[in-house]
Amino acid sequence: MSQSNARVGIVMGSRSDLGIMKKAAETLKSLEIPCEIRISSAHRTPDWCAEYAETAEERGLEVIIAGAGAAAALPGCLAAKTWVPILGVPIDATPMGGMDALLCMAQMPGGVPVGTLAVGNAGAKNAALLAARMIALKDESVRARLKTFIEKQTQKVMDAGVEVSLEELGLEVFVANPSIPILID
Ligand code: RP5
Repeated sequence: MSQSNARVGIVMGSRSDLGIMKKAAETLKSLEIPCEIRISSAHRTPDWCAEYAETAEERGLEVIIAGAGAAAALPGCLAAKTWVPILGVPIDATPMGGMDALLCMAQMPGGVPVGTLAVGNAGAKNAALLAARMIALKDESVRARLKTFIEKQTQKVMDAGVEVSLEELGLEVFVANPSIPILID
């Protein structure tokens, strides 16, 4: 997916990252923020990767979300080639469970920042929400949609109720915490 009016670029190191990174695209879509998606690897296509970052500003990108697994150099390589903010999403792609990618992104040397999110789905979703918050600083319509998203999210939790049944809770937990409200059938 690529749009000339894209405000956010979503880049990932491999097609195998798409299952996670599509959460970022879905979240941006729900907030009506146009994005473009590119598969480009810091290790396998280094020149193409650098070119993407170097042309980001002139193409109108305001934030870049970069997802990668393993020795995840992608967000750092992009950050080295553009001032446009880079948000990194570590992907669980190896037997190390994403810890490898998380440390690669979080442990950037001083001077080349990468805003690193959580490993996996939550990270992809939050990268999009953080990009939206950045854009919302100067875009009232995005700000309004973001506020509506937050309100709906809060209401959804409240609608689900705070009470649990004694069966769900377990008698031992209730005895230890008698102030917990429970549903009595
Ligand atoms: C990274 O290596 C990619 O971002 C991916 O998470 C991981 C594995 O890539 P594939 O071997 O599945 O293409 O560069």
